[in-house]
Amino acid sequence: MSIVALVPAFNEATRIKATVRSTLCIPGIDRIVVIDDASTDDTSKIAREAGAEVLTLPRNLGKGAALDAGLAHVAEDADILLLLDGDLAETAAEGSALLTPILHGNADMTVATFPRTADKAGFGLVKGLARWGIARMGGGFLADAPLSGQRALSRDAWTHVTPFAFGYGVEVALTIRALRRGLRVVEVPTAMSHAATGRDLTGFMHRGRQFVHVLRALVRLAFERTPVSG
Ligand SMILES: Nc1nc2c(ncn2[C@@H]2O[C@H](COP(=O)(O)OP(=O)(O)OP(=O)(O)O)[C@@H](O)[C@H]2O)c(=O)[nH]1
Ligand SMILES: [Mg+2]
Repeated sequence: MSIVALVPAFNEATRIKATVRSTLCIPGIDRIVVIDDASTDDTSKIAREAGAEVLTLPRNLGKGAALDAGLAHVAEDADILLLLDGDLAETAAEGSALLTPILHGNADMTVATFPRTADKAGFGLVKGLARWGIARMGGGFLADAPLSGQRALSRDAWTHVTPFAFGYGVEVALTIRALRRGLRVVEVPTAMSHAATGRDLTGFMHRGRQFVHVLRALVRLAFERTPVSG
């Protein structure tokens, strides 16, 4: 049973070392692959020195494309896929809590929820859109953490819910496709935290981009053929 962690990271030089080290400490982890698509800082170098395999892509393609490149690299190997953001730092160690329900056969995809305070940087618009879309297209599922990128997926799950959606549309697409397939999606409370962008201009632009990506994913999913579950 091979467990492979994929870590998308764009300009995460300040946090990637702790993220990689802490991920490597998760019991059962066989590989960790950091995907850096054209960061302008030392993300790749630091990740490699910390012990990760690093895929460095020549230009920035967004989170979804970075994850697709990572998955293509590990697909043969990954019985369980663990997705962790590059900015989790030491809290990446809590990824172990995501693996337990998968290993015990109690979930097909787990999703980490964060403590309330780690999550309050924006005004909730993107999260609201994502939650609405998941409830609407995912049979009424009310996600506490619809945008959480911290997930574990069994092979059966990841083969059915990939390729990843564009940019920041990744998470809503994973959840909606999994629910449409009849897979068991289980949210797992954790004490993870990340480098959430604040209520300044950069944060506003970041969330604007996220909103557009989530909306784009929802529109595409609305036209995606729903497979018969089972
Ligand atoms: N490789 C790669 N990783 C990316 C890209 N965009 C974001 N990421 C990574 O994806 C993870 C989540 O992105 P963030 O920008 O932190 O987004 P977020 O945490 O959902 O949003 P905030 O709560 O506003 O911080 C981080 O590890 C990023 O480094 C990208 O274009 N390429
Ligand atoms: Mg973040």
